[in-house]
Amino acid sequence: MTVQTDQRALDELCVNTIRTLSMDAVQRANSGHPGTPMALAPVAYLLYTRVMQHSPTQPDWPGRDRFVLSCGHASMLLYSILYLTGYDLPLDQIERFRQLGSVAAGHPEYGHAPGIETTTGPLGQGISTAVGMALAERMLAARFDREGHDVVDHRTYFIASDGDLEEGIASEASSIAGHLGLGRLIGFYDDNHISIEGDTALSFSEDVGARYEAYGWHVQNLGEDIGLDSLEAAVHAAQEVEDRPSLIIIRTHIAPGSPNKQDTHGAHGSPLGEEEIRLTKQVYGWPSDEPFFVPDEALEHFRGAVERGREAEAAWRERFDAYREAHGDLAAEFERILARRLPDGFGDDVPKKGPDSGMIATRKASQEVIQWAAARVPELVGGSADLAPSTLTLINGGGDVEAGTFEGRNLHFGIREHAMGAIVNGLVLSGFRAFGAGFLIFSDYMKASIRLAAIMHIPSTFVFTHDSIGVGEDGPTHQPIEQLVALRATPNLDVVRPAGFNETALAWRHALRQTNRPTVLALSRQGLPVWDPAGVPDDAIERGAYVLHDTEGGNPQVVLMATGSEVHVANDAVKLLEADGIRVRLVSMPCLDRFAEQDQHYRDSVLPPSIRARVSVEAASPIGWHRWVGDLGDVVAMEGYGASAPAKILYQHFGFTGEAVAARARVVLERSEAS
Ligand SMILES: Cc1ncc(C[n+]2csc(CCOP(=O)(O)OP(=O)(O)O)c2C)c(N)n1
Ligand SMILES: [Mg+2]
Repeated sequence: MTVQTDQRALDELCVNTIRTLSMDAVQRANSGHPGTPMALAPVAYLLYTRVMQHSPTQPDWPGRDRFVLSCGHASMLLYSILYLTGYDLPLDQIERFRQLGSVAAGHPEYGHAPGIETTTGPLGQGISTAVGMALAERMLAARFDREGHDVVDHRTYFIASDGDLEEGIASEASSIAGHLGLGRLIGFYDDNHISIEGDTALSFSEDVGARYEAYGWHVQNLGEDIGLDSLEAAVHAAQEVEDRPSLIIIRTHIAPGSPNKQDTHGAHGSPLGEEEIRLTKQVYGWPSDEPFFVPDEALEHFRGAVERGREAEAAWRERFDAYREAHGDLAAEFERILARRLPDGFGDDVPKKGPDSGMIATRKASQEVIQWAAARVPELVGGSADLAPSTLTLINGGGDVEAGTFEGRNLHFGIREHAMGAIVNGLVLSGFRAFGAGFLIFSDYMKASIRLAAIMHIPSTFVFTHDSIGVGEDGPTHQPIEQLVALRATPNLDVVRPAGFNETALAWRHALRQTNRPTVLALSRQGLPVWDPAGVPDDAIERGAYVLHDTEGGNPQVVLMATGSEVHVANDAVKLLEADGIRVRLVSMPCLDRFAEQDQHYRDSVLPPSIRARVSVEAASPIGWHRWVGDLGDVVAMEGYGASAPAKILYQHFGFTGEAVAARARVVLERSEAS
């Protein structure tokens, strides 16, 4: 045999190792997706052994190339290649694929094992998050690279399936990736003609390549010509194109080599079966029938990635050391940002305003606070989905991020909320403190991305203004009702609805201080009075709720509790009740999620169990409030959709006035006294 055929045989053995591991793991779990990892094995093999700069033993090395498996259902592809190339994802975890406690979960989960760059599974999220990562790379390069010192110059690779490219979010993200000319984004489209219900011809017939060309991508369609050399040549061609993202279309066959399952949708999401695995291994000329068999020579070859990775990392470190010599401050700043450390002293001088400041909408307060935060936290970047004049989220003097100009801080996502959510996550995964802004009603459009941020424990910030019927004349389509409760129901997500300027300032500080939890800020469109900052404790958001006003002596008969703009409505009721000699406590609850996490002692100190006359006021769904008002309490909320009218009229119409709330409080008080 010649050296070349030796290499060919070894390549084939390695590719087949990925395939057999994938089918064995799915079989053992009796659940999972074998066919696609089998088909994509050559791509993963090529990327991880010949193309990508990555270091299995230093998986967080900043200079590494990123890889995102957008079709997360093909997770065994990623687990196989990570194990084989020497990441800390041992074979016994793969043997326990999809079992409780295994890092090899059903879909790749960020944080479970090194080398998993983002959580994928909801189709379209991965490719869109990858766009955020590729954008982050350009933005970091613009900030940190200097003449002769390219410390940021990695690439982002992804694999997307039919489902990924059918999803709307992928279209949004791909459109903006093309617009921004993200040349370091290189993806494979697995054109296998199969999805769950059968042939993709059932529902997918556009020319995907033409579509991506129209987005401004560089497109190569390899058809069936997907030998390693062709794949590698295509990647090199893609790398040459620096001003456009690249898509490499490959016509694969799901479950290749499987005599009875290849090219069938049956190979998508079910084990092949013991017998079919035996037959397939025969077709591969596989040397063993033992499940999870890994040939020594294959493993040894894969593990070459460890040494190559160490060398690549060391070379980068050397470059970084030279950079540090030349630009010490920048190097320290780069390390600070990637470590997610805020600048020293951040938050000590949070802005405050007094009641004489007039009426200020919390979106307007946020606008001012953003300037304060942006001046202190250079990694704070963000943008909105074409609503910046309304969300008031521009960073003054921050500059715009545009194709070829990536040093700016203001992103313009266009009207692409869902992609905005995923791109923000990609930016945050890359070190930025990024936010995306829109109207609270459109949080529905990006809920899936918000949820992934929460699952991944990353501190993305989502700024939602126009947070109630206070939107006014735009009417029910624009008036959020159930959005707050849906977001509050999302685990590991803080939903903060500040009541005025001072809570808004603390809310932004809270969001920026997070390292493992995303934050939603729900802000008012309409102007609100400003409380005396002396009454707003420094930990108002972290505690979630606090006593804003209390009866003298602290022995109230009734407790009113509210969030955001309705704190002021409740306060009007307080005045009316007090005029009648009723002792009232007013509780502001800017973050119910945090309040629920406080210990019983604190919660009882705010909402004393002995006081059962309680009324909550929030112009949104009542769901969730009964816990806080108790059996005898009352929930002033929106029981249906809003209407189109001026905000003030709507507040009157739906019972959000001091008079209406006071009347409900009187009923509750009578009821509690009678009980
Ligand atoms: C947003 C979303 N919708 C639905 C699913 C369920 N699902 C998983 S894979 C898949 C489609 C499979 O087709 P394709 O993407 O072509 O993957 P292949 O079968 O080729 O591996 C679907 C609908 C999902 N994971 N995410
Ligand atoms: Mg498919």
